[in-house]
Amino acid sequence: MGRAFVYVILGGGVAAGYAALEFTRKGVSSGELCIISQESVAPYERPALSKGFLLPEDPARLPSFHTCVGANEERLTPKWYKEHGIELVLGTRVKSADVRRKTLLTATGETISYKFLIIATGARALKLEEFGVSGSDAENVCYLRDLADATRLVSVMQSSAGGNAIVIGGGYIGMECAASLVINKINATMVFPEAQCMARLFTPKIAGHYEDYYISKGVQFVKGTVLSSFEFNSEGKVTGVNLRDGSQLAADMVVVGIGIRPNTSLFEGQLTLEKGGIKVNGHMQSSNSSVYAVGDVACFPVKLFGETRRLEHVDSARKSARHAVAAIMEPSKTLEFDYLPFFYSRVFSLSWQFYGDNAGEAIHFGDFSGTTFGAYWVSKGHLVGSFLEGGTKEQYEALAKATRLKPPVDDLTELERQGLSFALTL
Ligand code: FAD
Ligand code: NAD
Ligand code: ISD
Repeated sequence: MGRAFVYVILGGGVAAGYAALEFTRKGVSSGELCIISQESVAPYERPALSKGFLLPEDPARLPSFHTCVGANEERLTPKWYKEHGIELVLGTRVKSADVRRKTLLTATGETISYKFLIIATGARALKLEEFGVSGSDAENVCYLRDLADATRLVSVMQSSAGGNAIVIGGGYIGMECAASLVINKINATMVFPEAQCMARLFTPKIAGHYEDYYISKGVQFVKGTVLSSFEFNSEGKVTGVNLRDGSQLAADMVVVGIGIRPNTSLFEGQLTLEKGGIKVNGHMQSSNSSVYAVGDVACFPVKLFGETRRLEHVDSARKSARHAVAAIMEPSKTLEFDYLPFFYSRVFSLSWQFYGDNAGEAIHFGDFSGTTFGAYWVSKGHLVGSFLEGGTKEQYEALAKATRLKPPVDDLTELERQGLSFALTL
């Protein structure tokens, strides 16, 4: 049993949705493109799962957040794919790939062949078991990667109303879920090994601001330690957590966000890997010229920094996907991907954006006891990164522009004094 397509997108997440829209803009014909996804729904904006989807009042539900609404573009419902002659093969896991023969084998036994393949398999959430803690399959322990996880998390929150949640991990999932738990009137305690939240990005000063804000909302922090084991009741539900520092915390539910691993396993030994992802060039093309990789799974050259990066953020998924399609459909017109890294988050009434690289020395500016503050990062005498909480559209645009320009900075004290106006007046 088999089918053949000119273009196949493997994975049906954010990058797949944005790639599909770009294919239609570049003139793909009916029947040429197929998307294969393990998920049972058409591509959607994953960021909604830790924000609008978890709200107690008027929560976001599909079809409202199908791609590509997150970038204010068309919303691609299943009807849209049908109307554009794009085959959606949903609820279907690809279990092996043969890049030499240009075929994919699905778990249902179908062989799907392609002329061009875009790998958009994203990543999976790391499990506590990978850190030596067992029992995370208990019914009140939640991870958050896809719609099924989010649906389960909502149900566990509903049955834990007024109770205690332990949030394991101080990264994006930990921060966004702790905020949602409190909004759902569940007491949240965050446990993480570092001395501060968001240690991969925030300076201690920035982290301190968010931690104080969270504490004002009732969130508690237990830092510098990790989970060592769970306590269970006779029904197998978690009732508490034991920490490596010897303390014990009662729990009605647990949310785990301890990082991800890119889904590369189908291609190990067939394509070149780097930094945990599939290595691609400036056209998002892998070591096999018919195979492209985009989104979380791709390790691509970031021209601005002169090195390769694997980014785990929605903006890079959207833009790398569009770029791969342009490179496939219009190779002679498509330049090398020239991407400015962009990350953001929204929690409670807070909202921040980050551009570039958090390398070198951080220079803070603004009012850290108020609503608008930020930081620049200066490396080798140039501005390389910028962060702003509570900015306006114009201010964020100015930061993005300034960071891309990488202007020289000779006087850090003067940069600190100028603060936002440095970017606004460049
Ligand atoms: P994904 O969107 O993860 O899609 C991968 C797809 O591939 C999935 O559908 C998966 O089921 C499928 N797949 C994998 N393996 C197979 C297989 N073998 N066969 C078939 N299908 C397969 N980033 C931000 O910048 N801002 C945010 O606010 C933000 N919020 C987030 C909130 C949550 C809860 C999560 C989990 C992530 C968030 N991110 C955010 C990160 C962002 O969503 C990801 O960077 C983005 O989804 C990556 O897109 P992708 O298409 O590469 O992977
Ligand atoms: P993360 O990498 O942001 O954070 C992982 C956290 O796990 C670390 O901060 C650390 O505190 C913790 N940790 C590591 N080892 C641990 C251990 N043994 N025990 C306890 N804690 C441990 O990853 P995440 O928060 O799981 O997010 C998953 C993915 O989703 C990431 O790719 C992230 O970029 C993405 N995401 C992004 C956003 C956003 O951009 N706004 C929002 C949600 C999710
Ligand atoms: O980028 C995003 C984001 O942060 C969301 O919550 O897309 C979604 C929504 O804007 C789409 O509903």
